[in-house]
Amino acid sequence: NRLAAALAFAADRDEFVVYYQQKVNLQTGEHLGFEALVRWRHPQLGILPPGRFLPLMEGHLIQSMTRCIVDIVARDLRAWKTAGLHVGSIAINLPEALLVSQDGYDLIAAAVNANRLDWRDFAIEVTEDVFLNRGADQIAETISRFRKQGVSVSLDDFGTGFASLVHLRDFPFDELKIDRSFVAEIGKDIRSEQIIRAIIDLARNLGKRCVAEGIEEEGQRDFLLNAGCEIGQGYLYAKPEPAFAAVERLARRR
Ligand code: G
Ligand code: G
Ligand code: NA
Repeated sequence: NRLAAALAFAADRDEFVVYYQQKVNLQTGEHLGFEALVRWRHPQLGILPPGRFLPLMEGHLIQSMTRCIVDIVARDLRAWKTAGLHVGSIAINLPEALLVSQDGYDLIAAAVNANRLDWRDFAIEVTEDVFLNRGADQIAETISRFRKQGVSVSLDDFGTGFASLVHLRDFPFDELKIDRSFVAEIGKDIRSEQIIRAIIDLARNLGKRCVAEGIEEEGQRDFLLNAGCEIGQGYLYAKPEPAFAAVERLARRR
């Protein structure tokens, strides 16, 4: 497959780009931070979303892609802080291969040091599938190291994968992200709505923040606020966008 073959060179050719999607306080609309989302600028096909290329990637390619992403985010953060912009923390989606070893921690540590950043400029998101990894204990340990540095850890796509309640009990994290497939059913499917309410209550009772993703409509936001979810992201607020557009958005709000 030609796409897969070209992907092997994408990191070396600096073809990965980072889009930023805003996270907001649902009550006030206040900016809280960004999630970094990878895109591949293919020389012929243009900007490709992760759904087109992540499934084609082996572990080592995902690792080199993540290195590129962290480098780009760290440089953007440095430039934004130098310009006096308050961007909040930027969430990196860290694949499990970088969590089973110390590589993910070392990668962020190097980015912090090289660019004179604070650990708290970063947040990390992990999918609940990490619990299936045979090295789950090691992953929990890496995550604890991040949290000791003040880095917030989100459990992503919650409700679609393999997290069990035991994991929620034992795994160290700060934030639960409700998968956008649930949010899309608000106003349409009563069972999805009840599951969302249950997730929000679960997060609150465990002392975790709750974040809803994929909010596209005011009705969805109103439901979430009413159910007690205070943080969200989605097209209603901002699409994932290139760095220049993300900072323009911030500058407009000042
Ligand atoms: O942007 P899009 O909706 O196409 O993203 C689809 C999925 O790709 C996301 O749910 C996310 O899990 C994954 N993804 C996006 N950006 C990154 C990234 O930088 N690293 C990793 N590992 N996964 C990402
Ligand atoms: O699973 P993860 O949080 O990584 O997914 C983020 C992805 O979801 C982004 O890559 C983005 O393209 C997509 N996304 C973000 N907001 C919305 C939204 O409001 N609606 C839809 N359909 N997709 C969204
Ligand atoms: Na994510």
